[in-house]
Amino acid sequence: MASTNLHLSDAALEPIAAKVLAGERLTFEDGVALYKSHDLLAIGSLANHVRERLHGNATYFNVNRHINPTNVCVASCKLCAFGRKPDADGAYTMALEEAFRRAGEGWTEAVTEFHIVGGLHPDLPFDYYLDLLRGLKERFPTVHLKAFTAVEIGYYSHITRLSIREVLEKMKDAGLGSLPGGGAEIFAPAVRRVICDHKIGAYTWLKTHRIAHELGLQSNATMLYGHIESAEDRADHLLQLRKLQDQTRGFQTFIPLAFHPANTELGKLVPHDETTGFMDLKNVAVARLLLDNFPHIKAYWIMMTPRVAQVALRFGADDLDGTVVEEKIYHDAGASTPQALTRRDIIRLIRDAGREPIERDTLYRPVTRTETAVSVQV
Ligand code: V47
Repeated sequence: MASTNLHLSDAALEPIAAKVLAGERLTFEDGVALYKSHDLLAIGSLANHVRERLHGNATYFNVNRHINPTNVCVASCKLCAFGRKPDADGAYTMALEEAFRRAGEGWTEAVTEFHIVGGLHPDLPFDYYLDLLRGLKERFPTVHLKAFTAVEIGYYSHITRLSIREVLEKMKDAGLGSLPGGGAEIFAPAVRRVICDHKIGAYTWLKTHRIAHELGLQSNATMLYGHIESAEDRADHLLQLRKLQDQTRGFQTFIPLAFHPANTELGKLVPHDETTGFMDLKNVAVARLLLDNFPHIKAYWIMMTPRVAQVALRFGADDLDGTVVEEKIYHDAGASTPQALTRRDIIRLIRDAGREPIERDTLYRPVTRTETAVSVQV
């Protein structure tokens, strides 16, 4: 994109555009100005410029399956529609054999990743989670286990009195491959107190990811937007992630997550509408511009619908996540998106946006498939 082709209708974006085109780092104030601007096409163009500088037309996706072993949770986060108290209607906990069976069922395409997250169960011992990892590795040795948010790791440290490092070491020995990005929400303490006051704070979330990176585990990061947070809170959240990434380089992907209010306490406390397409695209684009040291920005189609996620591929995103198969966290909160897309559906969305689909494994290595085999190029 030549700088002369960029039409700005918001003059506040001029110095920011100049920095982006010169490859300079943006500040907190720049982030706030971007969030407050309505010049979505200019912001999207700038983000697309950065996205194409990093990845050209390449657009990544994977073939994955979500596994949520339990929804029983000692926390009562107001943002969440997934967690249940042990005796509540709809509470479930999978026996290990059930989790292994679910992992293998219902899909003809060979998955390369299990994405495993669940509630903070009051009674399950730490060994349950280690046995889950070991059992999945034994049965599906080629599948990468992206499992347990920093919140869950912090909880296991609490119930075992082991340090976060010791918990992560034991999990890595049992087969853990990387950490998903959940539980970050918004780092600002005043917002956290309202939306998820039972969760670890920003300090422990960031510390857990730092230790994971030190142990050689890659991880992702998320931000939940569209509730009571301000533009300043969002810019602060992204810059705290950028600072850690400067030090460790262990983050792979950032995923902006739109708040879904249905069936949540937060939705009742402060009446909320769902986020709009405009807001979703802006959050993808601003993340691409502020997180200059994150390799990938994911447009999570489950959260923003396949239609908006597809458009996001021209607003800074280079990844669509995966086939997913069975999603609970967003669907319990009223998401109307499908529970799964096929490889074919995802490839079509990407091609239709004029991008080149690349099936990846969790660590972004290209995956090649033949009629009978799946292999990863290392
Ligand atoms: O941490 C919970 C969010 C997250 C609601 O790492 C909600 O590749 C909206 O982190 N409305 C879990 N959001 C999902 C997640 C994720 C998703 C896809 C890919 C990856 C990855 C990670 O979902 C939670 C929380 O921020 N969440 N409840 C709700 N009502």
